[in-house]
Amino acid sequence: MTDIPVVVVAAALYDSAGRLLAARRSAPPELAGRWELPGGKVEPGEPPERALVRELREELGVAAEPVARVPGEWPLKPGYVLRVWRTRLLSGEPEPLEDHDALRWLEPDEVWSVDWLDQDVPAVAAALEEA
Ligand code: DCM
Repeated sequence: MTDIPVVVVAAALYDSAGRLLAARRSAPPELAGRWELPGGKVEPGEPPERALVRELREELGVAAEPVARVPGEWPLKPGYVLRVWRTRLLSGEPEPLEDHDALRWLEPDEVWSVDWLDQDVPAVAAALEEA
């Protein structure tokens, strides 16, 4: 297996009060209803941090700034890997514009109260360790 995996970038997006954003997927059917760190695929030749900023603008309508990469990389479906950045909200109030049907700002003691996608669980745990 020599194929280079597609990188999916996602944000551990925090507001000024230190709450973490969770987004509920509306598609595809096997993932719908589960919660994730918002993000998406890096396009060929695109720097990953730029892809993250683009995805957050497209999906949530906000301006955000990646602050630090969360160490680690998590396998998704075959050929895809997930990387996460701690990200600061710069402006805008997130809205579920694309791919999501609900958003929640989670207080630190609420982080495990949503049904995260299986593959996002270790990524969320790693993001919290870095907090
Ligand atoms: N994905 C994931 N966890 C995330 C973001 C995305 O498991 N936090 C997965 C879902 C899709 C793929 O990555 O299989 C591409 O995401 P999208 O459809 O949002 O571009």
